[in-house]
Order: sequence, then structure tokens, then C-alpha cells
Amino acid sequence: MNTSELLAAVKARNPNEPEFLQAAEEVILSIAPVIDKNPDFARFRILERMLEPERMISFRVTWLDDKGNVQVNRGYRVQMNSAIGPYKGGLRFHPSVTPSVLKFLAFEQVFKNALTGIPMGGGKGGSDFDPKGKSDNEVMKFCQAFMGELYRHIGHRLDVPAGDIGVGGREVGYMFGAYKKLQNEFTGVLTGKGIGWGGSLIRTEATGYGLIYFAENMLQTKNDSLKGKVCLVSGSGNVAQYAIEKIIHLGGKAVTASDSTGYIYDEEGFTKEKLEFLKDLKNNKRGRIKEYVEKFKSATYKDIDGKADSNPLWSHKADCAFPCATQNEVNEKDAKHLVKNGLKLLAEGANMPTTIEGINVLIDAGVMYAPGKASNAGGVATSGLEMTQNYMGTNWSAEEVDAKLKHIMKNIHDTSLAAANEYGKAGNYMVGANIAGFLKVAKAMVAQGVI
Ligand code: NDP
Ligand code: 2IT
Repeated sequence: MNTSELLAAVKARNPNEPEFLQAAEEVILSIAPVIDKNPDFARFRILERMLEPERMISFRVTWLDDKGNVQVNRGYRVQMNSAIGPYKGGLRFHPSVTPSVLKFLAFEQVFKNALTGIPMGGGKGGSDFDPKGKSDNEVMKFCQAFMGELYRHIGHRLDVPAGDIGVGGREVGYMFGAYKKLQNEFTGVLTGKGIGWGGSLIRTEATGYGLIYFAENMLQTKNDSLKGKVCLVSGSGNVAQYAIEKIIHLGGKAVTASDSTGYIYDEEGFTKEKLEFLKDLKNNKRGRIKEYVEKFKSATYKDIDGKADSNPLWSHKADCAFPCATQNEVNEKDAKHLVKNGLKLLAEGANMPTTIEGINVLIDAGVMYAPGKASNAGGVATSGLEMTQNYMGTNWSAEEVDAKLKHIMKNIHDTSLAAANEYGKAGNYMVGANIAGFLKVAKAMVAQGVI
């Protein structure tokens, strides 16, 4: 099958799955020269097999809300690929969760996890449950009902879920408690656990910190750094918060943050004090980003209309952009605004936040562009370090974990650049990350035979 035949076959086989097809197309186009060079990969139909989940579980989740009403949600786990290790990847609780969204996330996770150098396969799961506006009790009831089915399909050597949108420390705690009770064993079956019961220091910070380490590595290739750079950040959850924190540490200026209703622009930039306010607002009070401008008068707030043809957050002048909210939040028009304003670098904290058209605009304009599967891999890499600590029955210090994280991000950066170079696409981190991730998994699949 040549590339266009494969693309057509994947489209025909996965109708109504736009997100999955978007992620698949990007990879298929990047990998074509690798397949041409390695006839075994075509003969063993490696890419076709990677595009098919090894197993996909879908289940009903029934629970009682605070008023005593019965609620019904859908739960899923996509076990995409286990060639190089147990399935590994987060759980997303958001009303927009569909099989297409989870398949795209699981597919990207396979490449991302391979890039970390830690033996982890790829998976993803979640539910259309919306934690927003729910009481703690309702979130606990839902998590227990969700784990009431999921526990049969996971295990510390089989499939190790973690957090993603709508799933943070609170949800991981409730799910871990439910798993432990049902399975009657204490193992590292989830990552992102609390410190003191198997969690790793720096896991909370890891995705945001790793993203900014990666960006710093990119800038260093041009003898540049984040110091003094004006940065646009979207989102205000786990990834955005720690991206902003590391931007501050490295002397950059983060001027925006957002949630699904709007964004703030603070010309003076985030300080430690402002960031603490944001963390408390989002993590403890579970409030809206709008409240930031009531406290800090240097900032302005604007609604974001999800249906508009561009997002005003990306129309501000900046050197660097870090989308850290969700998929397809930077489209072609947004990318053009960024380029017109002199953007130097865009590194993805979220998974697939830039559309294919948006990526093309950035790359054609010479903007340094890092795909999420490389630049946000610090989260899952540190989950891998959490698994290792759990297997060993030990805890590493924050300094040790942070040093390992930095080292892993540098490795991913260098490996992606080297692969891009080797295939005649110098400086193209997207093609490089796809090729390097693919090669590792593909070689394992060839070695393990037709299964
Ligand atoms: P959180 O739930 O902590 O935060 C998500 C943020 O994005 C919130 O500010 C949320 O706003 C906003 N958001 C969510 N959905 C939408 C939407 N449809 N439109 C606009 N804004 C939205 O999630 P994380 O920070 O963990 O995840 C953010 C991104 O990073 C995701 O793409 C995730 O897959 C990716 N990622 C996460 C990793 C992790 O370790 N957590 C690792 C690697 C990638 P609101 O408060 O209104 O919902
Ligand atoms: O998208 C991701 O890499 C995550 N949500 C983190 C997954 C993990 O297993 O830590």
C-alpha cells in the first residue's frame, strides 16, 4: 500500500473520527520515507497495525448524584500498543470525550512514550463525565463507579492510567482508593498519586516544566534563551500553571492564561504571587479565570467564543507561544496572526493543539515548532519515573527527579532533531519526533512477530 492508498483506507475504516484521522494523517505523511527505506515495515504492515488499537474497552458508568438521581455516563480505555511496555497514558473526564478523541490521544501516546526512552506502551481513556460544578462527593461517586469496571482491565504491569483534562490529584486519589479496595492489593496501578502514598515528587510540575525545558533546548540551537521572551500561554490547568512557573524561573514573561470561557492578558506578566493566586483559584476554589482581573488591575479579560474563526489570545504580540488547553485551539488564522507578530517558537503543551493547516503556516514561516508528542512528554516520562520508584519501593528527591526530567527532555529534543536531519528534514521537529518514535516501536513489533 502506498501513502495515499493507506490514507484512503484509514479514512474508510474510521468514518466519523476526525481527530483520530488528523493525528493519523500527520504521522502517515511523516513516516512514508522510513517505510520506503525499510521493506520489512511494509511487509509486516507495521503502520497499519499501529493504527488499530490492540484492544478498546467501552463501558457504562452508573452513579447517584447528591439529589439521589441516577446518572449515566460512558467510560472507555483504548489500549493502543504494548510492543515496548505496558499500556500507559492518561484519563480524560470532559463532555467532549468520544472514541475518536481517545483514539487520537492513544495513538500519539504510543510515539510520545517511545520518545521518553522509558519502556512504556501507549493507551488513553476517560469519560464524557463533566467534573465542573459537581460536588466532591459526586466526583468521588463517579470515580468509584468508573473504577468499578476499569479495574478488571488495568494493572501495574498491564496498563497504568494517570491524569489528563479533568483528572488531577483528587480524581487519581478516589480512583486509586477504589482500585485498591476492589483488587485487594497496593500497587502502582495509577501515576500522579499523592506524595506519601506512592506518588513521585515533580510529577505535578513535570508536563509544564518539561515543555519549557524543551523550548529552552530549541532556543539554544540558535544561541538564544527564554530570558526576556514574551510568552503566550493558553489554559490554566495543570500544564499551563507549571509552564508559567518555569517561564518565570527562566526569566521569561508569560502574559496570558485562559479557560474554556475566556482569557486574561496581563501586560506586566505573571509573577510568583499572581501564579499562586491562579493555582488557588483553579485548583482549590475551582473558579473561573475571569476572577483574575478583579484581583490584578494590570490585566484585562475577554470571552472566547469557541465557534469563532480565530482565538483572540493568539493575536497578541509575542516571541513564544505555548498552547496548553486542548486539541485544535490554534488554527490557520491564529497561526497567521502569530507569524505576523513575529513569533519565533511554538511548543505544544496540549495534545494536538495546532491544526494541520496551522502547523504548515508556522513551518513555512520558519517558526520553530515542537509537536506535543515531543514537547509535552515530560509528564508521562515522570509517570514512568513514578512507576520505577514504585517497582523499586523507593522515593527519589525532587532534585533527582527534576534532573532526570531535564535529561529526558534534552534527549527527546536531540533524538527528534537527529531523525529529522537523517531524513532530509533538518529542523523539522514534527517529522523527527514521528520518525524516532515510530522506529523504536516498529523494530519491537517486527521482532515480536505477527501478533
Ligand atoms: P486540566 O484539566 O488541568 O486543564 C485544562 C485547561 O484547558 C483548563 O484551563 C480548561 O478550561 C481548558 N480547556 C479544557 N478543554 C477545553 C476546551 N474544549 N476549550 C477550551 N479550553 C479548554 O488539564 P491539563 O492541564 O492536564 O491538560 C491540558 C492539555 O495538556 C490537554 O491537551 C492534555 O491532553 C495535555 N497534557 C496533559 C498532561 C498532564 O500530565 N496533565 C501531559 C501531556 C499533555 P476549563 O477550566 O474551563 O475547563
Ligand atoms: O497526554 C499525556 O501524556 C498525559 N496526560 C500524561 C499521561 C501519563 O501517563 O502520565
